[in-house]
Amino acid sequence: MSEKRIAVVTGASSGIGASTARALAADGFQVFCAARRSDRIDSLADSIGGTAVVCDVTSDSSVAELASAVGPRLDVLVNNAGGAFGSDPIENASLAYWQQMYDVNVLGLVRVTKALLPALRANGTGLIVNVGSTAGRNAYEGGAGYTTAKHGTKVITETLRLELNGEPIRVTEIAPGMVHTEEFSLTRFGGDQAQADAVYADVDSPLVADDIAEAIRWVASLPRHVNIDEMVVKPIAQAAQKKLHRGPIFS
Ligand code: 8X3
Repeated sequence: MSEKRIAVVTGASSGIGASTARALAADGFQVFCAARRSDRIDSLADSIGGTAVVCDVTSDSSVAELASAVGPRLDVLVNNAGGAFGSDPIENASLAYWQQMYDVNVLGLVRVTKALLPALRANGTGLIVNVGSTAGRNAYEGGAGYTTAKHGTKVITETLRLELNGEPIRVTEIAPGMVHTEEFSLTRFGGDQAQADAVYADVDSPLVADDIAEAIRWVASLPRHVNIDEMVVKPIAQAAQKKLHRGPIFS
């Protein structure tokens, strides 16, 4: 009997990360669910037969513990941990928020990738999926801390693909547009539920976390020679970053 393929998903405690862990487990992967909140990843891991690993991607020692929990081989790494904090224009920017966004979306991704690349390499074939954003392709008012960080995610993905060329490791960026998750906008607006709800108001069917998880699952299911460089996924109501139709689309 062949061994199960192994996947690591960071930021697995909610939203896209939790959905991706479920989708990969349903496809037969042994999934390491990595995130800071142990109660959430414990119950997720229990429900999918996976392994919970408490991990803060901004900490060297925590990421080293993740690598040691994963062990010598790894098939798929999903760098999903990330987030937006604040929505102020640059002239009022909170540098603490900017630092936080750079730490998690950029340095965290690099830290985890460095730590797990040896296991992907040792496996013989590997896949790295970085969860970026349409914010990594556009600028918008009040978004510069996040758009800067997500442009970083995009460029890291492109650079990794160049640097790993010739090795059997695929590198993909999934760039979602508007995804309605329980936490993304709530976190960005410091827990202000009304502000968070306004983001999605009257948008007919924003994406949900499962839509992005399905894209990641599909990328991971492809033959080992097929590299999806990048995939931009938006709801039908979002023609461009800030070109959103608010009102019914589906009758
Ligand atoms: C897209 C999030 O707020 O930049 O992932 O549109 S946002």
